Amino acid sequence: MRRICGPMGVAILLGVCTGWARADMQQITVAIPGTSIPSEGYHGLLAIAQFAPAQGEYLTQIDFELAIDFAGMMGFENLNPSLSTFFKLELTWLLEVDLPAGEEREGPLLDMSATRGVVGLAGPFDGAVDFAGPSGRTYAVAANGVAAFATTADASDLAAFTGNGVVELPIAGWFEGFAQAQTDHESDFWDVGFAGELTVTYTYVPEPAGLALLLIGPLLLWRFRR
Ligand SMILES: [Ca+2]
Repeated sequence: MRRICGPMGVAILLGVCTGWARADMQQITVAIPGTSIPSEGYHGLLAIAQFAPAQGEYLTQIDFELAIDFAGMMGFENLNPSLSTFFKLELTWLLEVDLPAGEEREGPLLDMSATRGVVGLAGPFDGAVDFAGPSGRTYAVAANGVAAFATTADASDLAAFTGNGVVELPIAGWFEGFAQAQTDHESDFWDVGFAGELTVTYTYVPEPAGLALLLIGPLLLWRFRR
């Protein structure tokens, strides 16, 4: 301890002053492959590699960016044999990513939604529930590039993402399909999914700033007490 006082004390102090500006970043992108959402909802896990600190490094902040392309097919068939009808179809996608189980937080870490709708006219029932023909329609709908962002510097979050393993983030998706027709006698179908990626950015403080912060307090105390 004695040898690093004097000029070195000043050097460490300067290191602290400039160290914070030298925060480094590490970015991890996890691809989310095409996933269908059943009517009861989808539940999965996203495995994120933890930040593995070298000696003296520690996390100061984590940024999350979720980028999703939603896709779906929706169909309508008028089952009334004698009446044509105007109809409306509306699809809403919803997606959430949470912190690992056990982490307490109000609401999800990331959440997003998108809605697409169509209106149309269908003739009297053509005898086949195929969402085609004079009484049926099928539509492909999409909402691309939907994004959500989150940042945490919470100590328990930083601890959960530090180590040599992975953090598993629960991901949940569901949808709401809304169909309406004048005849009130219809059939509809929904085929819904999503794909995209989650990018996690670790901001961390490298040596010597990290260690210097721990050293500077006791060092100054020790020096002034002499
Ligand atoms: Ca038909």
